[in-house]
Amino acid sequence: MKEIHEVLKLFALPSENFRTEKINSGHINSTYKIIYSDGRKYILQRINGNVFKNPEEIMSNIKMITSCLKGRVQCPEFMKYRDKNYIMRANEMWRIYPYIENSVSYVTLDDYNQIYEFGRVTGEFHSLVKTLDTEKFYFTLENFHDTQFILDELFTVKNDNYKREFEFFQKMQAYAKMLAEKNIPLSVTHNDVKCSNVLFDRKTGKGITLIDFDTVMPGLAVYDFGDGVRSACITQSRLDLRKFAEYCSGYFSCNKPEGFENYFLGTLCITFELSARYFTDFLKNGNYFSDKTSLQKLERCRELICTAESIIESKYAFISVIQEFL
Ligand code: GN1
Ligand code: MG
Repeated sequence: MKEIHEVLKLFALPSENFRTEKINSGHINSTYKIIYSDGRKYILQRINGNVFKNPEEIMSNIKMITSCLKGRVQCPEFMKYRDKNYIMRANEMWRIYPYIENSVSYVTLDDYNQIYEFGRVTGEFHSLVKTLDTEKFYFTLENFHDTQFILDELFTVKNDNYKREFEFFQKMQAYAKMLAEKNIPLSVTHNDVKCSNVLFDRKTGKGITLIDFDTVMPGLAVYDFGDGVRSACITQSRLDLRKFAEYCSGYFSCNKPEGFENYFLGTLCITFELSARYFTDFLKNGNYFSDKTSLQKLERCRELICTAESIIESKYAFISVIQEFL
């Protein structure tokens, strides 16, 4: 792609003798691995301006996060262009960082040790960023994890062909309300904790860091916790308690549990919230999850409904797993 050559030049990198691999695990942005023939590797990204309207604010949040993590965990360090850590070009934002050697990420995790490491890295992230001042961070996506808002948006669409789904989301409002009534204080959170956003050391199998800081902003730590559960502790769309125990054992090796029910509500709400987002995108024929076909969006919505239902069924087992880490 001609664009890639031009962007590399702007970052003072050679614009020849490289090959490009497209990394397809993200749903919103475009990510490329740039591999030079001399062995140097970089991760280049183009940010989707339809979703992220203020890329400068994202990069400001990222700067604060990476300077907090620097020296404590190995994480992406964006290269400079003039005094910025990104380039704006034809209304699109590009950024690049040196590839973290020997690192690997997986779309799904099946190995218990990897699930433990995923929990640990997520817990470590929360414990390291705890002291950051939420006031200094931008809310880069409005109402991003405002579950009730997302449900309300869904209910503006009417479609009698999906009665079961609509009934499910109606019922879920009670849980969104319960969580809101807990008045959990905001902290700096990642907001997209999922398997493919954790790097592992290829040789030792240890978790290195969370990546993808685009959605770092003030939020609820229990949503991050639960997003990881939703992503890694599932077998055939249902909560897998054995995997969940591994994840918790990693996560709570870095944090003390607070408010058992909050973790349950956070996990449930983030799960049906994502389901509602896929459903709305499907019903409106939108292009938010632009890498998915209409049918895939509906299928993903239904899988997540199944996961949410199994989380509800497992409520007491879920809480008793967490209680063991007190
Ligand atoms: C999206 O683009 P990506 O893969 O980093 C989404 C997350 C979802 C995730 C589901 C900005 O993340 O909220 O949890 O897909 N990000 C945005 O896999 O909507
Ligand atoms: Mg993301």
